[in-house]
Amino acid sequence: MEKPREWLREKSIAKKVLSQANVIFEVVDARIPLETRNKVIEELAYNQNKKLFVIINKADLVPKEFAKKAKEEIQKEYPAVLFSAHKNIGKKDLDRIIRDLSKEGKIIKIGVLGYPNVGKSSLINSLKKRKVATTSPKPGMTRGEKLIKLSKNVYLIDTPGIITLEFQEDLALKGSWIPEKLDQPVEVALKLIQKITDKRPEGIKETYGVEPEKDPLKTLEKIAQRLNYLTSGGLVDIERTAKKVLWDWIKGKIKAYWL
Ligand SMILES: Nc1nc2c(ncn2[C@@H]2O[C@H](COP(=O)(O)OP(=O)(O)OP(=O)(O)O)[C@@H](O)[C@H]2O)c(=O)[nH]1
Ligand SMILES: [Mg+2]
Repeated sequence: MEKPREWLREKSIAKKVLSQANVIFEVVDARIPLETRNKVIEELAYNQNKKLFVIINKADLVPKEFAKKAKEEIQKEYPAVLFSAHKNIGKKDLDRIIRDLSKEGKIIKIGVLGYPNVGKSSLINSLKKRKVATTSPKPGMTRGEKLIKLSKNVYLIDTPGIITLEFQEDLALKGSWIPEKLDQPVEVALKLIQKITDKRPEGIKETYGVEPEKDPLKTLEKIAQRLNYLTSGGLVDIERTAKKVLWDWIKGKIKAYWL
């Protein structure tokens, strides 16, 4: 497969930020904590001998038990922290880590890296206790990198989401790709529905008030009917419904999670 230009640009940003930073915070989405671990970032950190912490953000979207399991799993390889940029989860732990890192008084630059939309900019705002970085449910919000001063000798570097050499649809399943930019939104939504049906079918029921079917297309049709998404001919509008489901997933409205 030919390397997309976009990807090469992102990788060069990751490389640059990694070489500037002394420490890396790799941000992952607590709902899919293993799938949002980013190989490119971990490899670059390893090659450049930078200390890496995994910040499991959006912990407010998963049950405590699940979050604990995710943390244990990741801690087999990296120190990990459960965090929420929206609720009060993990603030103290992260503050303590930053304090320890900055103890020697040297300038510390923390590169905040991860897939698009995992909450890198939100995490920075939460640590800074005010809005210094732009956030959005739309993946790909942050464009260039941005240095933010946190305290006397600690800086955070906000970065655009780093995508690896993956298919659009895999990125979309991670919540890292805008549904409107997909060639086949229906295919991707079906995959997502299948996954949720396997892992936590209640998520469909709770969000849309319909029982999931074995065949994800039937489930999608039921959701379309429930939402009353119809075409002018009175048929269910599958494409519109597919995009809506993908957006709901991106926005954390569907309660489902897996390792
Ligand atoms: N529920 C919940 N939502 C969060 C949390 N952190 C971020 N979000 C939401 O996730 C979306 C993405 O947040 P951003 O901070 O813009 O994510 P980002 O990683 O900087 O995204 P890019 O700049 O596009 O790479 C926004 O809608 C945030 O409100 C969290 O801890 N919990
Ligand atoms: Mg951002």
